Amino acid sequence: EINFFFPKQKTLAVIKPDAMEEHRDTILEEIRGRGFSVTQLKEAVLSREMAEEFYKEHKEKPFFKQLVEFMCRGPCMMLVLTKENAVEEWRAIMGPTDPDQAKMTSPDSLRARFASDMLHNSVHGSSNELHAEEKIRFIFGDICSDAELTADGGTNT
Ligand code: RTP
Ligand code: MG
Repeated sequence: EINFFFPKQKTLAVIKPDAMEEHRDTILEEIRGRGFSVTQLKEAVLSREMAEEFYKEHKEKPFFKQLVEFMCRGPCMMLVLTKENAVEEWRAIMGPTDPDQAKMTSPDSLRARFASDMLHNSVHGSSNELHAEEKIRFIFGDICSDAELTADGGTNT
């Protein structure tokens, strides 16, 4: 068996409002079953301003207004996932943005199973490590730095 080495990495995952009522628990089980540590967790209704800031990279896109409205229509669950290669792995578990494509190329993915369309697609995941760091700081602040976390996610203090 070949073992590839990946350093521990963090990503930000969000369960979007469309998936919170029916699929939240299934998604949380899947996250744990795939070996991610949930090192921070928060449920909240995003304000319009927060949703705009969160997706600021898309502010010129035609779907931006709809996206912001959708993201603050109800509670989201925001999670910091820690694992080797977490960014890429979580994106793979989510599947492609468009659920029709997801059903074709990755039928086991969360979006293939739970998304209803390109906008209402159930989950978010950071697209790279820099974005992950920025969005984690935006959502959770810098109160809990790496140095304060032990390997099992507990605090030293
Ligand atoms: P996300 O950022 O939420 O993880 O999704 P993503 O990388 O797969 O897709 P991205 O291109 O970053 O788009 C962000 C979110 O905007 C909504 N969207 N709607 N109607 C449309 O054509 C459209 N395109 C994108 C989706 O909610 C998408 O996840
Ligand atoms: Mg994205």
